[in-house]
Amino acid sequence: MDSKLPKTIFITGATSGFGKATAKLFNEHGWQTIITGRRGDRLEELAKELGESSLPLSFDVSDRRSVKSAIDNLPPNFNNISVLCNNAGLALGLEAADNADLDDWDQMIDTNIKGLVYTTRNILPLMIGKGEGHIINIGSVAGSYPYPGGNVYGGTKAFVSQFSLNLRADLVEKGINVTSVEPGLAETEFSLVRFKGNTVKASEVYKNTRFIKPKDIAETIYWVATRPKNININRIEIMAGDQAFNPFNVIKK
Ligand code: NDP
Ligand code: 8X3
Repeated sequence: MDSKLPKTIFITGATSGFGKATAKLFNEHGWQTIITGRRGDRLEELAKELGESSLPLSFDVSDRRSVKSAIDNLPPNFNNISVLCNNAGLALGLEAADNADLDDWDQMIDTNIKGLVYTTRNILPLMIGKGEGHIINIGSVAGSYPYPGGNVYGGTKAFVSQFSLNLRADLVEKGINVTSVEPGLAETEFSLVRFKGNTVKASEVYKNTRFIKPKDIAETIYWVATRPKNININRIEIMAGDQAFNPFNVIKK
């Protein structure tokens, strides 16, 4: 590829939070952005802001056929993808496992796990063909450290972390880099989604504390994506300035 041509990043979940900040930052650095998510109106609005080098594609990552169709039908000027950022995801609920809603569990598995593997599997042939590319998956500290109510959400993010390592094992010979970016507490629409639109509960999460901002994660993703090819960042974990680890929960009888 002519190194003077703009590079292209394909971002899932670009309608808010990390994904939107990532689209803006890569755009500022002259990259083409393929911005995706379910809320088409937000994508159109963002695409207007980013200009002609941005392609909005509205689809649900958990719908296997829609993912394939969106990627199969990429226009030729947008199908030379250098970076896939698998960011779309969500947590639903914070109930203990014995009280959790199985529909919430299904949706987290369908989005955070199945959506991520569908997108990866469909983008890979575009990268393999040119012998270079980088897959950047958004995991979470919830995949490494358990907390009450994290149950299936944490499980899906542990999958993201391990899948990233296994992908790299498969792809090293094909010249494809893989990184798992694992943030902690960050203010996005994450808690609004987790608490199903309850703005009071959502804002409590971020009250009187120093949290990660979407731009911090966008900058991390940009840094990871622009490392020289003699290294691969396997995994990178970022906690908020006022966040650390829980003690073990020892029950006294
Ligand atoms: P937001 O809720 O702000 O953004 C989530 C994005 O995912 C939205 O753009 C949403 O778009 C998209 N999305 C959700 N479900 C689907 C779907 N089925 N198909 C397509 N897109 C979907 O939260 P964040 O920016 O915080 O979340 C981004 C990622 O970061 C997630 O994977 C999350 O688990 C992870 N994360 C978040 C942390 C935090 O504290 N905020 C910390 C660690 C990790 P739309 O609704 O338009 O489809
Ligand atoms: C989101 C971080 O700690 O709220 O993945 O689960 S946490």
